[in-house]
This record gives sequence, structure tokens and C-alpha cells, in this order.
Amino acid sequence: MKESIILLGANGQIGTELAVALRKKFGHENVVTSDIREPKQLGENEQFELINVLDKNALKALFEKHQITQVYLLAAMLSATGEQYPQKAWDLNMNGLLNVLDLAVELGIKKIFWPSSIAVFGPHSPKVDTPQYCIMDPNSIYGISKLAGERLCEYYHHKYGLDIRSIRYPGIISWKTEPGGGTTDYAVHIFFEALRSGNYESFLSASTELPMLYMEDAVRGTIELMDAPSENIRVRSSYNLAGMSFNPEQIGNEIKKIVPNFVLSYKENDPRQAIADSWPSSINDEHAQNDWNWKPKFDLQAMTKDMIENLKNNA
Ligand code: AKB
Repeated sequence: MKESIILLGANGQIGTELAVALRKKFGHENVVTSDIREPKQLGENEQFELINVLDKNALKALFEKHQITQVYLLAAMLSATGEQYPQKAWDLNMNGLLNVLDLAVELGIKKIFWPSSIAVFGPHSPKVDTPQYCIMDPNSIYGISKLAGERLCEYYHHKYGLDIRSIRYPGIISWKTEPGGGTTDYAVHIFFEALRSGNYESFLSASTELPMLYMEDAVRGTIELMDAPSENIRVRSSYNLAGMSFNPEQIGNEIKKIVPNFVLSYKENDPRQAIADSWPSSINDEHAQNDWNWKPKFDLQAMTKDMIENLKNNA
């Protein structure tokens, strides 16, 4: 069957790189990127549409126009920005998802990817090696919306047979597009500043350990999950996925091995600290390993080397 794929919220950190991989796999003519804003650049033969995922009628027209068979819904407000605009975060994260799920049922779109997050866990979830199934009491509006979204995905799968697949992304580290509005963003900004100014003030404390994943692994993992046979996908809420775990001091020391004069300092009383403190420090991803053979390639050392090489080569 010929696939026709749309990425909603494609201008963000993950969308930018996932679009490249999907165009390579399915061909330019079969992949449409879309966002609420025009992209910074658009290559020849690349298709782009302006869309607000909250405008259900426009979304329906777009899906019909391109005879969409697969949707990647990446439009969302992340954890830190969500705390500044809780109603807007809830509205975008929930109603954007509901619009896509309902249109998928109405138009017969079978396959959907929707990202969840480690933010679905909370202060009473086990902090170390956090399992797929455990107490989940998120206390950020972003985490609450992601947990509700997971329940919706599983519900629509069972009730309507939608083939929805999802990953609980940890912090994603990448050099092409900087993230915005997240609690894990420090782990990307630290690289840009190490090379730009030689110093960085972390908004998280030295010992705040969080799960992270390098973009190359995130894109590969997402495509591997989407390629896996449907009967192998036993988790229909969202899969735990692990890459590496580190704290600001550890990543700072790794950067210093390549940028010896790098100076790392710490800010106090940043509101993002409380969000980070409620999240796991490491993730157990045995369900993803068993169901669709997930395995990350990058650890802290390999990721740091690759980030710095790419940032230097593309400066
Ligand atoms: C955030 O920090 O909000 C995101 C996430 C972990 O989902 N990067």
C-alpha cells in the first residue's frame, strides 16, 4: 500500500530530523510536513502546509487533500512552558490529540505516532530504573496531559482498532535544532554555549540525573517502532525508552575532556528544578527491547563526541 505521511508540528526539535528520515524512507512526494509557522527552510520538492492542530476542519481538509495514511503528531507544549500557560498546554496537548484520533476514526487513517514523555511519572514513581508499569502521579500540566493522552491512545486502539504507537521520550539531545520550553533543554544548550562562549549556567543542580537520548537513536527508535509488526506492539499506551542517564556535572566533565577551558556554573531557584526532581533518573525499557528489539547506540561519551564534532563542522 502506498503511504502518505504527515508530520504535524514538524518545525520543532524532533520533527525537523524525523522529517529528513521519513523523506528518505518514503520519498519526498509521500511526506508532508506541517506546522503553525513557516519552516526556516524548505528543500526542493518538499511539501509543507500551514496548520493549527486545534482547527479540526482545516485538519480534516488537509488529511483529505493528501489522502493521509499515517500521522506523526508532534505539536505540543513542553514541560517548562506548560507551567507558564497551563490552560494553553492542556488545550493544545489534549485537543490536538483528540482531533487527530477522531479524524483517524472518521477517515480510516490507521497508523499514528504520538510522543509521550518521561513526564508521565511523578514523585511517587520509582526514581531509579523506572518500570513500564508503576505508580504514575505526574505533577506538571505537561505530564498530566501526556498521561491522559496515553490513556486515550490505548482506549482508541481497543475501541476503534487504531494502530497508535508511542514512546515516552526522555530528554532528546541534538545539534541541528535547539529544543524550546523543556526541562531537559539544558543538556542541549550546554553544548551550544560551551562552543560559543566557553561557559554555561545550568538551571538544574549538579546532581540532578535525568534520562536522555541522542537524536540519531530517537529517530531510529521511532521508525523501528512504526515499522514493527502490529502484533508485536503489546504496549498501546506508550513505551519506556532508555538511552543514557547523567547529571549536569557529569555532562560538564565529559565536555571538558574535549573543551578543557569550559566553565560550568549553577543557577539557584529555577522553577524547572522542581519538575526535574519529580521525574525518574533512569528508565527501564525491557518492554521495548523485548517487543521490537530496541537498543540505543549512543552513551554519554559517544554522544558528547558526536555533538561537538557536528557543532564544530556546521558552525
Ligand atoms: C521536556 O523537558 O519537557 C521534554 C520531555 C522530557 O518530554 N524534553
